[in-house]
Amino acid sequence: MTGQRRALPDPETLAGSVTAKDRAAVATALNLLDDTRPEARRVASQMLATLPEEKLDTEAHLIGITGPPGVGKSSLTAALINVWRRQGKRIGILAVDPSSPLSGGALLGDRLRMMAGEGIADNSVFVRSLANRGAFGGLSAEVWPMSLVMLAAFDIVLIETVGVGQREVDVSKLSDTTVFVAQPASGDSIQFLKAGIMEVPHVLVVNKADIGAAARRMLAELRTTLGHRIDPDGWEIPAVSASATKNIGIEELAETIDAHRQWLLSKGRLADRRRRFQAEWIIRRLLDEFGRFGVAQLGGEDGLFRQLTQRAGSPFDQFDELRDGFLAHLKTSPGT
Ligand SMILES: Nc1nc2c(ncn2[C@@H]2O[C@H](COP(=O)(O)OP(=O)(O)OP(=O)(O)O)[C@@H](O)[C@H]2O)c(=O)[nH]1
Ligand SMILES: [Mg+2]
Repeated sequence: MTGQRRALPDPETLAGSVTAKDRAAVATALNLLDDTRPEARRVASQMLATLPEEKLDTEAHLIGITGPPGVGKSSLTAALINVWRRQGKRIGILAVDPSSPLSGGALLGDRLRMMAGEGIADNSVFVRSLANRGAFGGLSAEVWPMSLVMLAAFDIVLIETVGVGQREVDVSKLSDTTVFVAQPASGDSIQFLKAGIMEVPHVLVVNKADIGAAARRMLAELRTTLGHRIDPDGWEIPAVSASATKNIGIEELAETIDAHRQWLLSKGRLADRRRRFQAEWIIRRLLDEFGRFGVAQLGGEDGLFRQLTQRAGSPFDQFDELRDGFLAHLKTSPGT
């Protein structure tokens, strides 16, 4: 990448410009997080540490939208963007999984370009595509720090990932609110829910309501399956229906998504969720780098989790501190 040769930005200036909602600065910061040179990592770490954490935790909403290929995730996102724009919100999109040619789905970027053609999209929407690099059960490791940057600059940050059943893992842990989009006339999501295979989302939406009976049946069945199911935080999971292409039920969907955020805030759970995800992210990276042995030396997964969820801080800083500690430990005890 030619960006690798560019001079590195000043971390504090960059963090300031990101927080001031400067789009070019957001793009620079995201490129910086993609830069694997050690000196770039150091700058990135300082930049992240300078972002106003308090603001990220109280003002911005990180939403994950997931579901099987071709179910209408990108179409729903485009429809939701219209609602949010009317509310004066600024939106950042991370499209993690490029559409599969098989699903008939279009890249979200394409869909937004279509909207631009219709005069809909403008610069209140920022889109960043990410290649699916395979680590982290489909989500690239940079998604978490990238989300932090985008949360500093936008009111809503939305991540679209393809997910089916057990392979759809990380977006539901990473996001404040996970929206699962179900396909009418497909029993899969219901089976996954019943069997407890699927990570329970915060909001279920049956898309393509315009096709009629099959969508209504699906919604009724989902509601029966869910009953008054509550998630581990105590939130009762709603199921709604929508049609992205006919623009039906989109405002209600936006309200339902926002209701979950309000609920997390009112229970003081939002910052908790983020701390938890950050801790898991760091532990995953330590496991990748040092394996179970290394993580055991550092106090084990549970111990690390407890330790990490008690502190705030830049994810890279926390990771580097633990890694340096581990390397120092290896040096002083060569027998292990
Ligand atoms: N009838 C109907 N078709 C829809 C609706 N929403 C999306 N579609 C169609 O379904 C197809 C897939 O839509 P996308 O929004 O690209 O789906 P996706 O889930 O993002 O697809 P991938 O990213 O490939 O997984 C397109 O042909 C859409 O036009 C809807 O509400 N009703
Ligand atoms: Mg898509």
